[in-house]
Amino acid sequence: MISDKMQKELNEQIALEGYASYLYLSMASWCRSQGLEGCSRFLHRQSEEERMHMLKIFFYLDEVNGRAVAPGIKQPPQEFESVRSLFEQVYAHEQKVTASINKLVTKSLKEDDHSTYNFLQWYVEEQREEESLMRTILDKIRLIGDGPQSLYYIDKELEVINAQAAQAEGEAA
Ligand code: OFO
Repeated sequence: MISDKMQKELNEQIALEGYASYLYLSMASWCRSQGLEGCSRFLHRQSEEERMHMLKIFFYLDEVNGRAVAPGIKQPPQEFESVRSLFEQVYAHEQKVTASINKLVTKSLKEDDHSTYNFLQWYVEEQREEESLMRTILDKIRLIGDGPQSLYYIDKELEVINAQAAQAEGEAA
């Protein structure tokens, strides 16, 4: 059995993960409109991952006899200044998600809710990996530069990162 407070906060996390999924989907579409196919494919994958993060909390709430709420769809931005600012926004969003997960972990400990604490450890690890990945991408963009001549190389890098992520997923499955 889960407390009402914890259920409410897990539902807020559902909304945050759902928004991340929509934000990355919107970003994928913008990248495609700029001819950045590699970036677009990478962001589509991230969008799917965030949807999975959202659903994981749904299933957890079901399991502990709680009630998961499907969040309203908040419109994400449609336009982005540059590929660099886009990935800066991805990184900022991931940091926000990490802060939110950390708060949930603290709350679960305060409530002696070891089941939720245990469940959240998966997210703690996931966020560490995602923040590290986004930092790597931003470092590469800084190294390559994001002028018109550099976009081709940035896109190729994202293609490689995406293929590595696909392979890692395949190996984990
Ligand atoms: Fe990376 O946001 Fe989900 O957990």
